[in-house]
Amino acid sequence: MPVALITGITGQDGSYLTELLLDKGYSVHGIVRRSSSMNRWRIDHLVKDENIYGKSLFLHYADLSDDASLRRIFDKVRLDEVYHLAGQSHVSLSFEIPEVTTQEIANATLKLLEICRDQTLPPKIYLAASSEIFGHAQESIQTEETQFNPTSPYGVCKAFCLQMGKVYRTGYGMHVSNGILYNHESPRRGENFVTQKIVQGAASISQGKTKFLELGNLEIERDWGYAPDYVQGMWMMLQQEQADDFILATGKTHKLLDFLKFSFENFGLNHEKYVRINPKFIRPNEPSRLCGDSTKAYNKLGWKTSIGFAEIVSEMCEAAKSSIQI
Ligand code: NDP
Ligand code: GDR
Repeated sequence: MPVALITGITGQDGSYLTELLLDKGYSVHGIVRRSSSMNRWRIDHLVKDENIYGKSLFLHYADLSDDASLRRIFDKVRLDEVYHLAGQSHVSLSFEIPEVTTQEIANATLKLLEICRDQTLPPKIYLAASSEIFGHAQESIQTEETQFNPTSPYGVCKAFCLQMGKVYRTGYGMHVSNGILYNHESPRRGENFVTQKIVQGAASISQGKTKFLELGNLEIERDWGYAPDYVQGMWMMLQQEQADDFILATGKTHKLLDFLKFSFENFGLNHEKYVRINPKFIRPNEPSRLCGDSTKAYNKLGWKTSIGFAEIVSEMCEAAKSSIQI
């Protein structure tokens, strides 16, 4: 039974990855941190399953800022694979809290790499890089060779991690792979990311609970994919003999305005009546058109996407409708 550690197990990607690894027969260890209210809803169904929790799924209290708590897990458990997903993941917030962002993304990743390096048999490592490393991209469709040009503290930190991952791979021969992932969404997306904010906003307006939704720049474009496909790609990367860096993306972009129209229509609403622009949601520095070329992942990993933009929006809207009914 392979043994994996997931940092960020309570997040969108961590929860899908846990399900995937459990299905594949892994023993999965996850890091959870203390908070004043429980926020483990994405993995609750697994934790409540007595055939899973304590048998093939184990949670450990730890924090990226607490070295001893992280090292203790490595002392207790012989890990084959580490998926490092935890950290401050909100680009806009990284302008408000750049120091925390740097500690949680850059410093914590370095710390984890060092802990892994100290192991007699270092585990294979997945690092969660991001399309934000390209920022004001030099090429309209980015590949693994495109130069970094991040436009946010978040993007700068992710570029640091990717490069540091390469240093540990080439310098120490460690199996460290960087996934350069473009936006990926699902019904488990956090509510302060724009897709979920729109879907939840439309659901709330359709119920008469709120009157309008405030957003920032509707002209931006993103390469939006489906989160369960992307965690499959993370696993595929760690099954390769050679560690490497891979872009996971759909290769197609859509305007935020299209996402908005389509979601509101799904609730029988005309978005023009309900959406207001609030400058507070406009970012100081937006990346240019981020669109990824995942040919390398397709050729080397056999990775491809399973559903497209319209299906992702529909699935998120349907999930919001059923949660309202409950
Ligand atoms: P989420 O924001 O949904 O989840 C983040 C996770 O990190 C949560 O489990 C959170 O725990 C945990 N975390 C944050 N800070 C700490 C800390 N100090 N100590 C321990 N745990 C912490 O992110 P996603 O699942 O969407 O993304 C996973 C990773 O992939 C992130 O690193 C993100 O930056 C990156 N990424 C995501 C993309 C996307 O489109 N989703 C695209 C490209 C990269 P808690 O629940 O307690 O807050
Ligand atoms: P992003 O996702 O910054 O790309 O980071 P987000 O959904 O937050 O923003 C996407 C785009 O929508 C515009 N936007 C708004 N965004 C938010 N959050 N709220 C609004 O009201 C709003 N109005 C317009 C933004 O300006 C932006 O252009 C996500 C995260 O998952 C990162 O962790 C990951 O690295 C990248 O995707 C790839």
